[in-house]
Amino acid sequence: KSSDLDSIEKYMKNNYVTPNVEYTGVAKGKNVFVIHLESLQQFMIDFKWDGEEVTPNLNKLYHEDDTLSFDNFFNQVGQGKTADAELMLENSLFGLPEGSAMVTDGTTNTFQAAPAILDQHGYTTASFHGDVPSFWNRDNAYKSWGYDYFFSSDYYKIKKDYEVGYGMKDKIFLKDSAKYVEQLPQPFYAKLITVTNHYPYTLDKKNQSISKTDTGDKTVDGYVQTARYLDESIGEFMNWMKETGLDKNSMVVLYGDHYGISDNHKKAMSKLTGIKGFNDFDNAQYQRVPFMIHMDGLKGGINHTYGGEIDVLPTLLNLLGVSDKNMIQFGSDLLSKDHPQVVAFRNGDFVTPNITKVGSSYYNTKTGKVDKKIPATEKAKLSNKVTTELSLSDRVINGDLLRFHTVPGFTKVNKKDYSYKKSTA
Ligand code: GP9
Ligand code: MN
Repeated sequence: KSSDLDSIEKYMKNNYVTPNVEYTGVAKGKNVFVIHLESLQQFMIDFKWDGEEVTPNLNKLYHEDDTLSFDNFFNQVGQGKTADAELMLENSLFGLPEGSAMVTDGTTNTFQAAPAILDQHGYTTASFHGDVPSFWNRDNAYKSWGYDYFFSSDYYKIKKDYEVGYGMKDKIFLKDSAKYVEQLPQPFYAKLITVTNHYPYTLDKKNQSISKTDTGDKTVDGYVQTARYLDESIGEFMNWMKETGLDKNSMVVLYGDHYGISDNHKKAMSKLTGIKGFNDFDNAQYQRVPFMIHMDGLKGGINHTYGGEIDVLPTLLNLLGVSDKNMIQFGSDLLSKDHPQVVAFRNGDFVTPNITKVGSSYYNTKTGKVDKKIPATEKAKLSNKVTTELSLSDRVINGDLLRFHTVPGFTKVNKKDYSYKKSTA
């Protein structure tokens, strides 16, 4: 065991956040769907274009009484984009400062990831994605994370017209995934990764059901069309859940993985949002992405807690009644009253309910104005927390430290037990 791990274990112990007991185990034994909403930003929720809601199905879910919706939930990805989001959501570890940890360390490192944890609590685990299995090294990283199944594009009948951009069109993908989902022994943990709402936001004519925006920025104006298409695919999926009765014994978690419109498009964002002179502060605020947890009978509502992707695993484990007490996780339960509302970005910037740091500037989160009156000690305290956690997380990944870390009741994943090759029999 390394001394490096000792200091990290100590940090975990000293900073452990007790989850909200009111929610402990409310989803125990339920199936879990994790639906990855590609490039979907929070501002699309309730957004109107041409007199219409762009995402009516997601809006409906967002406002339902049995959906826990978050409106201050941020993506925290770095260069690994989708891969960083997946890594954070299922491991509560940050992506690396450069590259994608799923690619560089996904094959060789030891992990204590959501699929492995839930597998050991009787769950069948599967990931679904309509792109080639090697993208982001998923076919290897998923073994390290303990996924029983990985349904990649190998498992779908791809016909002419089925694909756009990085893979299958979402409606076809979700529809064709359903037949596999229906065969999974319950309870299951199923992650479905959509992809049509991906840069450069192109979509065939017959699937366009709302007009493009008119900012004049070509890479931005198709965004509402692919976002609408993604939304319709989710609407169809929720209908399928009702038809099968799966809505009665499942929890559905939806999240946007990262921004769709990068900070190279501030002019267009200014036009879309009506914010004059859309600046770096605004860009930081627009890193908000949807995060919703929907389940029959869940005590829901719109929750204003500040948090991000790093916090998902602890939040879900608590709902599922699985203790994370001895795990190395850099996030914490979003529903806990003690949840520290400091959202770290991968470059060391951060957002709290009061302060937003971008580069060397500190803004008042509420007014958007640079705030010169924030005490230096306060800035240092927050910056320190953020950089400490990012660098400790990097040490876990770079040093493969989880290979030394034991969690009572958790058995190490043996990658050799897994194969995602489609049998030809
Ligand atoms: C492709 C996909 C895209 O398989 O998940 O990843 P991104 O470009 O968003 O990181
Ligand atoms: Mn992505």
